[in-house]
Amino acid sequence: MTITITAFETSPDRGRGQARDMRVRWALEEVGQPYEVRLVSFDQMNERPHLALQPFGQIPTYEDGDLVLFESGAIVLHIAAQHTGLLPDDTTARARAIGWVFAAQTTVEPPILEKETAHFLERDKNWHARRVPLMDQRIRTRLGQLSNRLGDADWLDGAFSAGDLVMVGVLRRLNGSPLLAEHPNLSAYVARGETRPAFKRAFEAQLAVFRENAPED
Ligand code: GTB
Repeated sequence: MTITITAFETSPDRGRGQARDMRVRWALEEVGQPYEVRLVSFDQMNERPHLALQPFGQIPTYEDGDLVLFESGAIVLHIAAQHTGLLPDDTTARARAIGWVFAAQTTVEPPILEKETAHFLERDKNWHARRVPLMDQRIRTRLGQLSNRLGDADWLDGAFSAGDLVMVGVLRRLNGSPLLAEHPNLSAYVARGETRPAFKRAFEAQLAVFRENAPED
């Protein structure tokens, strides 16, 4: 059975691999699982066939035979549960690694997302500039806490896991931001993730889509 995921036909990030299909692609590459990609336009994402897979009109989705999944974290965890390499065998270590997936998506990502959303949707408002330092501070708080926990370790809890994959995916949204650079151990952590061969394959695959479909400048 072929696994099929969905991704943006034309990603607004211009090939930087910021959309969440990257996390799914990366997980599939880590476990050596081939997959196909169905590209969807913004219009298609809100049409019936896609909404039947993803009720919120978003990417990514994951199809494998009768199984249809949405939510990138759930997809990564499903892949990790089915193959070796992304979750420890030991039950307690496995539970902690799963905990880091949730921490990445529900504790660290929201303030980052809040700032991005404000930039895209509210930057013309007269109060936007005054909100930026508040949003930066919320991100700083989480990064400081994460940096303290990571310390000088390579990964969050022993060997590389799905928790690191999703956390690096979240922190990559800050690539180029001084907020990330304030924590050299977090910058190095992201770089360590991006150096993994599986990450590179996933990144190249999504970049190829951008190169093929990029609108003419
Ligand atoms: N909780 C869901 C999950 O984890 O799967 C969230 C999925 C989601 O946010 N999908 C986004 C989407 O489909 C793409 S990844 N958005 C369209 C919509 O909601 O209408 C988020 C994203 C998009 C673009 C950039 N970028 O251009 O830098 C970065 C991240």
